[in-house]
Amino acid sequence: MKKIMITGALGQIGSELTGRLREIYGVDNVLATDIRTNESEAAKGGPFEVLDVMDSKKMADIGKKHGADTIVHMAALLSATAEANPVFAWNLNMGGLMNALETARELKCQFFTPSSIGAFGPSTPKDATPQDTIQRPTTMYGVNKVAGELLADYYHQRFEVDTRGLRFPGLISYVAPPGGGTTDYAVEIYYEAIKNGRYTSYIGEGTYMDMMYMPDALNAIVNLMEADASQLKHRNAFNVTAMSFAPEEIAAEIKKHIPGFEMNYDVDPIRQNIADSWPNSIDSSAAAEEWGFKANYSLASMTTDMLEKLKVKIG
Ligand code: AKB
Repeated sequence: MKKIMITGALGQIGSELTGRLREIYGVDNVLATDIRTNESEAAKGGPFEVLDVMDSKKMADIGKKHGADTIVHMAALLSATAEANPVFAWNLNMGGLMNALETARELKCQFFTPSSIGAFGPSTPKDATPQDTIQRPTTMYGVNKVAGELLADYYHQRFEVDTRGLRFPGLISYVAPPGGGTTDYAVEIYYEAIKNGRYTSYIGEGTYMDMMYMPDALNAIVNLMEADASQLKHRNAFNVTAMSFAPEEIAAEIKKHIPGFEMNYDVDPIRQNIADSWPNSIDSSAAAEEWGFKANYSLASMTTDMLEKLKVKIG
């Protein structure tokens, strides 16, 4: 049985991943950590420690105490926040990752951390973006993600740490809200549709980005971590996606359920610039070939589920 330590466990992915890993591996085998604490299931439903990922000693001490053999490093600033605070973003995203990789090396842990479609830039092919291609991002977040992919490769080659990772698209979920991302509009729109019947999008019409529903993202993490290492050629940066849409397409899908739903636009130049520098849609065939990646939710089935679940939560 794995003994897992998660950083950033109260974030958008961590909040749900913690529960999923506890279901699979047992509550006591999954230690959640985060810089803050709250009343959520991730914090209260099993072992939890307050941890600032910049504190390398505490990270290693907690990992040892828990007997960790797996580290899932989720703590990071997302793209828009990183763009507003580039120095802090570099320090936290790279410093936290370095500390987590060092802990994994010292404790001989398997290691997972997410990369992102943000690891691509304007000179990357925009459609069906290949697994191996040009990566010259123009955002601090993108610079962090490319450096992180390389660092995780390095720890595998140099120290034989079993590092693995996914390039996530925008992730959509009704459980914990994202914070500071460029793709967050695709989550906010569902909340606003239910609360007010309208949404003002900060991303402009015709802007395509990859997206995925959280259950598919959680399956992808678990399946990659469980995959036979001998089948993996890429390890740290698998393109994964479920769908690609523009704001007007998600709005049209919501209208099928809420006919009076109204969409307006008030484009935020900073986040629009970030979105414009990212691919329209990426190719996830390497993930499918090497470890059987498959997404189950489409825009239509995700929208039905999101609206159903959110009506119960906030409706
Ligand atoms: C963001 O928008 O910053 C993230 C991402 C795509 O990595 N959701």
